[in-house]
Amino acid sequence: MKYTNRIKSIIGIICITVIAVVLLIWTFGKDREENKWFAVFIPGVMDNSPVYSMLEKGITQAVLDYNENNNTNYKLEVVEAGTNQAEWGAKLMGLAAMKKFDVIFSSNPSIPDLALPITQMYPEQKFIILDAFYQGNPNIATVRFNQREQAYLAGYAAGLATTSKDSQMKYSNPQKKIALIAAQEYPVMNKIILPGFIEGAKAVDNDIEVIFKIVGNWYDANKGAELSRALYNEGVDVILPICGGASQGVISTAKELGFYISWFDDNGFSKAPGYVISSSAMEQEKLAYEVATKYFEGKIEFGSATTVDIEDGYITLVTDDKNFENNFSEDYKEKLLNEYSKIKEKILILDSPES
Ligand code: RBF
Repeated sequence: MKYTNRIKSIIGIICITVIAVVLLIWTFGKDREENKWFAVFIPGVMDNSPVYSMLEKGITQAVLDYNENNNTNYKLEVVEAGTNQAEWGAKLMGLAAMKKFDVIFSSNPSIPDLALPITQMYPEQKFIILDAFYQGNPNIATVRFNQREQAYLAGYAAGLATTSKDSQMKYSNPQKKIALIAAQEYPVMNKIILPGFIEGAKAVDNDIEVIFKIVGNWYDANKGAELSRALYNEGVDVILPICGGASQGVISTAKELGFYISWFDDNGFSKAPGYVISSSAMEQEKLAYEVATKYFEGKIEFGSATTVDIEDGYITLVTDDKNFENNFSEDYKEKLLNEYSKIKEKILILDSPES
């Protein structure tokens, strides 16, 4: 009798242990499933870099909406890596080494090269990188914008303004000179954005001269102002700034001296009404939202590189802004919108080259 009781209690203990272990595994599994962590790695700072603030906004909203609709508890950590580019690789590696993040989201064409060695060391770590183009690594998915189209429109607007009579556009001078001020040189800048800008300007008038200047970083507004003042003195009347915080210096100088700005990445009309002649924007927030949601739904194809463009609606020429509608001549707006339509309808084909 005693013996049977003992066996019974042993069986009881075994049963309870098994149930506890099963419960533990189930809870742990459920926790992993519902409490996934994601990271947004900002290679720079978000302030004055719309491409980064749009990335952060889009992913944040995607996480919020997915949680609400699916009863999940996904969490997001946003890491600003700062302006010292030499530190980015180590900071990205540090994030992967935590083995905490299901996916690291980021944006800019230099990130795939930093992510590649990390995927060797941490083969579980996945990356989704926007504004970048890299295919063939099973841990990396990229989506870039057709920036030839985007830059072409910025150049076309600049071309129209610099060749305009000053009775039509008051800051336009008789010289046909425009400029692009870039923060730094990089392959997409040298092979796609600058050539696209030149191509757009020359489509207006082949005699337009395009000057290219470099700030040397993405934050120095004084240097941006100094470069644009010198360009103005050389006869430049339209500038495209692609230089993050340094663009602030270009804007303030435009208002002080009187020249035009062709704006890139988001809607910049309100930054200097009457001076900003165009905004060729990338729909980075929408793209970030969609890509993150697709990942949550298990629909991202890793190893792939996609390009989105004007026809798809991921690059837009901003036209529904009163500072565009009210400050410029019908002739100027009509010519610009006409060129935009030609690209949208693929009458004018501007495929993006490999970078
Ligand atoms: N764009 C920004 O707006 N802010 C930045 O801080 C910034 N840093 C960049 C750093 C590197 C190494 C590279 C290659 C690009 C960077 N960009 C930055 C440019 C961005 O990818 C894009 O080309 C421009 O925003 C024009 O669309």
